[in-house]
Amino acid sequence: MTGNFDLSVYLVTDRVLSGVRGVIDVVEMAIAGGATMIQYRDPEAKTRTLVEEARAILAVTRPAGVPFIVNDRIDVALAVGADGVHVGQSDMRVADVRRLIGPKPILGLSITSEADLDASDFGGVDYLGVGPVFATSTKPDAAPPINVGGLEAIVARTKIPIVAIGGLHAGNAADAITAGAAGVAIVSAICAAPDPLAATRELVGIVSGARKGKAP
Ligand code: TZP
Ligand code: MG
Repeated sequence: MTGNFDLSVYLVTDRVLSGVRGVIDVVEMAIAGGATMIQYRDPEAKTRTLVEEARAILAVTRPAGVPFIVNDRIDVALAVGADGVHVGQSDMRVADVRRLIGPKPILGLSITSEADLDASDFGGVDYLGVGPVFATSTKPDAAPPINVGGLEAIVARTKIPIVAIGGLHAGNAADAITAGAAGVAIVSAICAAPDPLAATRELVGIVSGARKGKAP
């Protein structure tokens, strides 16, 4: 993997929810607010758009030292020199992803249940995205929510760092950290916020506060 990474407040982009501001502006605001990872996710976009936009986002994340991860599209990640790739259960298998990207880039894998823990090969995986924790309308084909109890159960069964995802916002992000997640992955609570910078800053404060509250 590429150096250390910090899952604390992990923005996952959404073109529609970013509205007229556009994804690149939202990424800039989130980074200014303290976002620690950026994932570019756009299952609908054409390949050329993906490459061009990914390159533009990387021009923002790289100088800021914030890792830039591409969802699913290994080819796009390789084309722009992204810091990593995130894949789901029906995407390319992680062993094949690792073969393509080499040893350094960050590799994330989504799991939606304890059953996925049993069924997956985690060789070469740097972190797990776990969820949806809560109901979300952002991903129409998302699995059923696992709730905080489901997140805790998965945390208890693996040493791989976990970023919680799905329905997370300022009102419940602390619960994910208390359950043992290393961070929260957020789409709508940043992309659709009236002020993405302020929304990110608030989440950063909540995550660090929840961690302190957890410390023995
Ligand atoms: N994967 C599982 S839930 C989800 C993704 C991409 C969407 C999360 O979006 P939101 O708006 O943070 O609930
Ligand atoms: Mg996917």
